[in-house]
Amino acid sequence: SKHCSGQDFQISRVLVSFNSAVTKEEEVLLEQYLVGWDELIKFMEALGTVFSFISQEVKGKIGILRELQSTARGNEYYSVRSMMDHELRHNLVNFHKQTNSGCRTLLRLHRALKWLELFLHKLGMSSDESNTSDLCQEAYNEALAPYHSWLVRQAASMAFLALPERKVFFDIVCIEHEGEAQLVLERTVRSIVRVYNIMQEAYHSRGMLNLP
Ligand code: 1PX
Repeated sequence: SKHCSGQDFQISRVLVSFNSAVTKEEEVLLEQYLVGWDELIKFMEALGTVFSFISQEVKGKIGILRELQSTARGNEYYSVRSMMDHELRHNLVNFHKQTNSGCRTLLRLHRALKWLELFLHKLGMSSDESNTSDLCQEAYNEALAPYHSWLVRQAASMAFLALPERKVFFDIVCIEHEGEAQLVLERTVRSIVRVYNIMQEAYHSRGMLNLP
C-alpha cells in the first residue's frame, strides 16, 4: 500500500536498526538500539489510541536513556556494556530500590524485546485462522507478565483485544504478500534475538537481571 514507500513504519527498518546496533566486537550500540525502538513506536502509533499508553511508557524509557546520553558523561553511554560498567563503577546502580539508572531503565526495554521476538515469531508461523490478540497475549504471558503488576496486566490484556486482524497487521508493517510474511518476520526475529542475547549475557554476568 501507499504508506509503505514513505516515512511510516516499515518492519525492514526495525531489522536494519537492530542489525546496525551490533558491532563486530559484539557490542550493542545504545544509540542504534534506541533508533530501533523509535521505529517500533511509529508502529504502535499507527495502531491507534488504545496503544498510546504503551507507546508513552516506551517513550518515557527512551527519554531517560537519551537524557543520560546528553549529560557531561554522555560518552560513557556509547554502548550497553560501557553504560553498565560506568554506572557500576560510580555506584549509580541501585540493587534494592527503584531509580532512574540507565541499567534498570534499559532492562525494561530489554524484557519487552523478548515479548516482541515471541510475538513476531508466532505471527510468522500463524495461519488465516489465527487471532492476533491470542498470539500477543501468549507472548506477553511468557515474556512480560511475570514482571508486571496485576493492574498493568489487566490493561495490557484489554489493549490486546483492540489489535487488528492479521491482514491489517501485515499491511501496517508493510508486508505486501502473505507469502513473504514468514521470511520477513523471521529475519526480523533473528536480528532481535542477536541483540537480545548479547544484552542478556551482559546483564546476567553482572548480576543485574533483577534490578528493581
Ligand atoms: C510488528 C511490530 C510490532 C511493534 C510493537 C512494538 C513493541 C511494543 C513493546 C511494548 C513494551 C511495553 C513495556 C515496556 C516497559 C515496561 O515493562 N514497563 C513497566 C515497568 O516499568 P517500571 O519503570 O515501573 O519498572 C510498566 O509498568 C508498564 C507499563 C505499561 C505497559 C503495558 C504492557 C505492554 C504490552 C506489550 C506489548 C503490546 C504492544 C502491542 C502492539 C502489537
